[in-house]
Amino acid sequence: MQKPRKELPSKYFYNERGSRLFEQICLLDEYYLTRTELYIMQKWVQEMVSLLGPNCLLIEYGSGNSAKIRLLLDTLQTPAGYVPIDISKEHLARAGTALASEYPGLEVLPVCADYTSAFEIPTPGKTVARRIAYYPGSTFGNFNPEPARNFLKQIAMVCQGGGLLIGVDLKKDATLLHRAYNDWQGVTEQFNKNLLIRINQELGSNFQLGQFGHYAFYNPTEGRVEMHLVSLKNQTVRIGEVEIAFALGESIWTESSYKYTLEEFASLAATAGLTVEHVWTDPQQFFSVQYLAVRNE
Ligand code: AVJ
Repeated sequence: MQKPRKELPSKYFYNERGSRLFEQICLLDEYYLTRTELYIMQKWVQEMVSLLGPNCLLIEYGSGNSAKIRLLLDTLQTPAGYVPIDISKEHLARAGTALASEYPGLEVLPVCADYTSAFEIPTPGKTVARRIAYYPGSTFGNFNPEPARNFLKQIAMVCQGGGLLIGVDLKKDATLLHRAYNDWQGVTEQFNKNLLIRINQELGSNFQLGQFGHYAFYNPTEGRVEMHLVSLKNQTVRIGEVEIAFALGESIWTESSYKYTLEEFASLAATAGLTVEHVWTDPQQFFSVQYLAVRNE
C-alpha cells in the first residue's frame, strides 16, 4: 500500500516565534527577495502611485505589521482609506493604532480574516474612485497553480474597475534560489523546524528536532522551491493518541515557493481576468513588482 504524502500548510509557520524568524530571514544576505522588492518600490513609487490614481481604497492582503504600506501612504495624495487584512488580531490592532496616529486624515478599516476565504470589504466615509489590492513580498508564491488562479479571480471580483499591485519573485539561477532557502546561519532551518516545536507545544506531540533535517531545493519541472523536513531515521512520533511512522528519508512537505517568468505570470493573470499594465524590476531581474488592471464587468 502506498503511504499518503505528509504535508503541512505553510501558513502555520507564522506564530509569534515563526514571524520573528521570518523577519530575520528578510535581513539575510542570501535572501534577496525583501531588499530587492524594497529597492524597486523606493525607486518607482511615484510612477506606481500615478497608476493607482487619486482616491483609491488600498486593500492589503496579509498586512502583518503594515511596514510596507507606509511608502505608498506617504506618496499617495488622497487615499480614500486603508484596509489591512490579517489573520492575527494582535498584529491588526497594533498596526492600526500606530497608523491612525501617524496618518491623522487616513481612515483605517482593519479586517481580521483568513483572506483565502470569503470576507466583506468595509466602506469608508470618503468616496472611493477604485479599489486597489496590495499583495507584496511574493507571498503569492505559496499558492499552488489552482489556488493561485482562484486567488486572482477573487481579486478580480473584489477590485472591479481597479487593480492589483503585487510582488512576484522571478525564475533565476537555481544556485541563487538554493542559497536563499539554505542560509549559512541556519535561520531558515530554524524557521522550518519551528513548525515541529509549534506542534509539540500546541498538540502535545513528541517530535525530536534533532531527528529531522531541513531540506530545501528548487524543483525546475514545477518551477518552485520546496521546503521539507526529512526524517533522519526510522521513527515513530506520537501526536496525542495517534502514532505516526516515519521511514528514514521520508519527508513532511512544509512549503512551496513558486517562481515565475514575466510571461508565465502574465498568462496566469490573464486567465483570471487581470491585465498586466506595468512591470518594475531590479537590474538583475531577480524580483518584480507589477500593476495589473481589473476590467469593469
Ligand atoms: C513569505 C512566502 C514569501 O517563500 O520566500 C522564506 C517564506 N520560506 N524562507 C518565501 C519563506 C523560507 C517566503 N514567503
